[in-house]
Amino acid sequence: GDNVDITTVKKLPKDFKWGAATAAYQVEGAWDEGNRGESVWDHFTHEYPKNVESGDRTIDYSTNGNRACDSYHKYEEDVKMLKLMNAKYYRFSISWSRLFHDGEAKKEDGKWNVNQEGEDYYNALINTLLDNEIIPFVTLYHWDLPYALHEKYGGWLDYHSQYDFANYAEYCFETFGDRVKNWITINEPWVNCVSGYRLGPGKAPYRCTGEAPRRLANDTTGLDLEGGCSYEVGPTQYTPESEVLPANRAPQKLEDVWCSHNILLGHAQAVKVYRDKFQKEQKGLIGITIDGEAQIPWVEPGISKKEYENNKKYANLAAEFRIGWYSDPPMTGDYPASVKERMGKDLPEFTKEQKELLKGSSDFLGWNTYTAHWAAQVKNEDGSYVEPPTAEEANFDNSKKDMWDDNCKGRGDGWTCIPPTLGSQAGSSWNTKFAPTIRVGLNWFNDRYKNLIKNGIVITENGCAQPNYKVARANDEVTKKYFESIGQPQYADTYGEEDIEDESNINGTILHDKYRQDWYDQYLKNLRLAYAVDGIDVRGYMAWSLIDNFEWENGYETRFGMTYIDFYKDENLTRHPKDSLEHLGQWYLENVEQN
Ligand code: GBH
Repeated sequence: GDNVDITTVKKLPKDFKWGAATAAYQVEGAWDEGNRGESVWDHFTHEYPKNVESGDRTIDYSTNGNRACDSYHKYEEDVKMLKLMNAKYYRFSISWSRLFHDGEAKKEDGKWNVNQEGEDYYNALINTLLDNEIIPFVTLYHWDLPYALHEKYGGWLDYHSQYDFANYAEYCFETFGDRVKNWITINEPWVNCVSGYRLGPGKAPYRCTGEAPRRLANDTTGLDLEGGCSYEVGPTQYTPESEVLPANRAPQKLEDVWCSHNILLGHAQAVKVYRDKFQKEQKGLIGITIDGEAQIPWVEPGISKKEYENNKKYANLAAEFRIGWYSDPPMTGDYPASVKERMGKDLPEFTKEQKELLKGSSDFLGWNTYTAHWAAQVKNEDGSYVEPPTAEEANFDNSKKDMWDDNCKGRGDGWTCIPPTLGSQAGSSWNTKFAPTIRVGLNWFNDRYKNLIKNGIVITENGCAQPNYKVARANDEVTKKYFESIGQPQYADTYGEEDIEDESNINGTILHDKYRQDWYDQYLKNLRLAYAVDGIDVRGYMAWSLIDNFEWENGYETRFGMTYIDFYKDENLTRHPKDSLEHLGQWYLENVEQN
């Protein structure tokens, strides 16, 4: 349990990387200024505005990142907010198409074909941060693929993407690497690929995997790329006239699988460039950031030891499928054995050279953590277990596969087949507060990779959208029992009538974000315990997010920020600090060694 008096365990070390995070498309705006090229997010939000939630569709920037927080012009205001939380680091991302209009970075006669305004902007941001004693932590790719590369070869669906990404990365190392010593290659490959190429209009390019097997154009890979679907048409099951989202997600499609494969290789190629040409001199660190919910073995009152043990086994399989798929390659050089088994011939193989390139390619492991899922083996109605299909069966016996996939949230996400989220409901459908996830996950990585993680784990995102107490869902009974069973009843959020009646809990949530402060307290306590009690090498924490911003398909109404912006009525986009900002500033002073 964690009923430890936190003040009695050791503090986080002085050099702990403490800060907050944002991403280019979510905050920069200025989408067509300074000769910036379009990213897939510009293109697809413009083409399909109804895919994005909006509080006011009469405002044309309400469904895209055209203006967002206008951090392109107002970054100095953002830096002021960072100071309020005592941030030592700022995690932001670079917009690839702001620098390279068509995505292709080339150096000729010692000169890059870069868009100078873009370079000037990032130089100004980096220098302003350093002037304020804030260290830049830079993500090279946070989902905003240059649209030209999508047009040209289907973006991440194509093998060539890894080289275009590495060329762009090389430019960034060469240009900014004298001052940037912390690099993240890719943010959340799972979300980019699964939500962008499989689940329909969630993330750009809004692919929802049509039916026709195809071979990619210009395929020089020699690998068997059949089984994916065409990218030319954008969404295949969605038309702008209809607001209906695709109801039937086809069970097993491969675009997301190939996107994942290529994006992991892109990560490895960029790291190779850094190590071959820059790292020795610049002395920075480079790694990947993955996402993924810790998988908690399902418990219910009176559960037998045997069944609980079985659920533990399945929780680990679920974690390998959901997280290990992405974290194993950069650590061990290959996909987990259980993923290979489950996917069979649908999973591409890394060549020997690629495995070598991938192995150990992340100096540190970046992990974005928010929520946890229950996991258990699927059961029939009579209580007997359903065996997962073998790879053979998954390929040839559709009925078995479909049945499994139906049970598994309709998307065959491995093994987690119980209503997935646990914890109280925050302000976004999937965003539930289950603070032990951070400690469980850190331990899972530590057990799995031990000394393969050379420079520790960095929590590169964690946070919540503040719920309105009227809609916040308290912990359900099972979750409450779970917290009791692990001796941590204090995590069981309860919302009573008084919360709902108290107007200040409803209207006051804008700046007085009590739920969020509580969220950070709970998660950070688990982080410190993981460090001090479990001995996990956790080196940093970046809160998501510094400011309210364009929350992708959820638009501007879902607010993850510690800074409030009135996006529709305030032309100046004034930054209003919420209570959580200074609350975290205080947390830093009390929990991290000073001086
Ligand atoms: C981060 O990802 C992003 O990096 C950031 O840009 C974004 O603004 C922030 O979160 C807040 O959304 O449907 O139950 O299978 C979030 C991580 C992981 C959240 C996958 C949604 C789907 C869970 N995401 N998750 S589920």
